[in-house]
Amino acid sequence: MRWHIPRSHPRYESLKLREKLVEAFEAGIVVPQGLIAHGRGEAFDYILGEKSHDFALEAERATVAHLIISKKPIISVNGNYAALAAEEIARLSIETGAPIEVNLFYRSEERIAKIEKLLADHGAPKILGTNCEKTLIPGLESPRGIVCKEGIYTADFILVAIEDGDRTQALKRIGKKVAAIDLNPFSRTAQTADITIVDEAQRATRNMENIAKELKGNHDMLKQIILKYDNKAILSKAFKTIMERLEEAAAKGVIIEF
Ligand code: PTJ
Repeated sequence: MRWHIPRSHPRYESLKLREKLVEAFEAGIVVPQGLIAHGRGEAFDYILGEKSHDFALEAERATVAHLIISKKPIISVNGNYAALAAEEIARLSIETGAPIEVNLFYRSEERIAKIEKLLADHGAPKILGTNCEKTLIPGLESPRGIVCKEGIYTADFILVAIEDGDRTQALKRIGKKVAAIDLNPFSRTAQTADITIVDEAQRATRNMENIAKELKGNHDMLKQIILKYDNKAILSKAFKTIMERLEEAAAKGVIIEF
């Protein structure tokens, strides 16, 4: 860490995440646009109270169930997700057996290699990126459409995080099931995913690792979780929580006790 952030700072966790992103930006892992994207996420997290709500945990449980039960699941990782949660992603991959593919919007082979190395240094067992046969997702013009044949292209379930707008739709058009971590429930990604995790990416991934540890032996329970899951209801709960928090703030004016 370049800057010492005192633990006593009221916004310690948030500042630590910012520091991680800045360091990853300087290392060529995060693009400048990623820093802007993080600010949007932070704003939603602030409104949501910077914690994992029940609707997020329910979506995280459904995602873990799919990662364990699907025939060919994959965890798609971009610059921001790697910078914030490389350690947690590696552990989630180990716990669920789902491999990782590095897939970038601002794509360069150099960045892919750096992200692969970061994930490998944290113990991720299988990472696709520079080392695979490439193909294209039909109908997706951004470089994010370039994917690995043995990875995202043939996967049946894909976890994405901190995504730009059109890829989830493109993946769904070719028959994939998609879970998306996105703090903004209004986003195109959040609205089109099969499972929307309205939670901060590092927190969400840590939660999923714990859920996987707890549930991975219990396939009947995992199947039940998938059967009962209703993403519209989850999104409604996320919007309702935002509304209730804003209503409380509007009624009281001052909500932080000093
Ligand atoms: O690394 P690359 O080249 O693939 O580029 C990645 C970025 C992030 C630049 C690219 O995917 C992008 O531009 O994303 P957007 O369109 O800004 O969308 C990012 C979404 O993630 C927004 O809805 C944010 O609210 C949300 N978000 C940002 N930070 C977090 C987050 N959601 C969860 N956890 C976060 N930490």
